[in-house]
Amino acid sequence: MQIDIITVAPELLDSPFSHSIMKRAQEKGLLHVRCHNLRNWAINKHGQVDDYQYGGGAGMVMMCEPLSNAIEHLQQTTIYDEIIYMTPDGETFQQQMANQLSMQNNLLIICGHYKGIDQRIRDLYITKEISIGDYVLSGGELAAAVLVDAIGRLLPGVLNDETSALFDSFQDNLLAPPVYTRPVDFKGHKVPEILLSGHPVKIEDWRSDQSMKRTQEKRPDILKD
Ligand code: 6GU
Repeated sequence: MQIDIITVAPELLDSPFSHSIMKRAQEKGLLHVRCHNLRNWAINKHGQVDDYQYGGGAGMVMMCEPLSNAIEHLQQTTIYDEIIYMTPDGETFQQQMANQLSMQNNLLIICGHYKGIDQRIRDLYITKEISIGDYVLSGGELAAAVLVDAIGRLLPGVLNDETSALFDSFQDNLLAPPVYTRPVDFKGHKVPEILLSGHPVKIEDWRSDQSMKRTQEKRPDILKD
């Protein structure tokens, strides 16, 4: 999968994709993330990409020309399945959307800043508007990093144990069960006996039971029936 990201702050996106699973996904050639500095398409040599909003009001708006030129430049070499705008007024990102997006080949992500981007860019180019939750970030970059991480780890071959994403929290509308590692006794708190029993069927039963209990306690809203 190829993911292109248009941003005014590419430095913000250096680290998130340079470690751990995202790094391995790229090294294995399963994921290609390319960040493009919107200032390369600035309207003047001062690097201007934003301007005051018509009608007055505080805050700058990202201008049409730089975004339009950047998008059309990238479209010359790539056909995008979705052109995504990261914005707090978009559809809330959930695991199901991550699953769907992970089945695409090429994504283009636009990170907004300031008051956002000119509405005409949204009308003309954007096919999907995504928010990562009901709070406001100072720019779309961190949200884009969240999106790419959630999608990237789902690509076939990225996770070591291919089955493990299947048992993530939210994949079946259940939270993941508690997990334990050594030591068996930590300050008097013991690992549940069943996990030491070596009885795979009983352990699976215990885990699904714990998933159900945990979901009922912490997130009754996601329990379907
Ligand atoms: Cl996608 N962008 C910004 N700026 N703030 C957000 C967001 C996105 N999602 C939640 N808050």
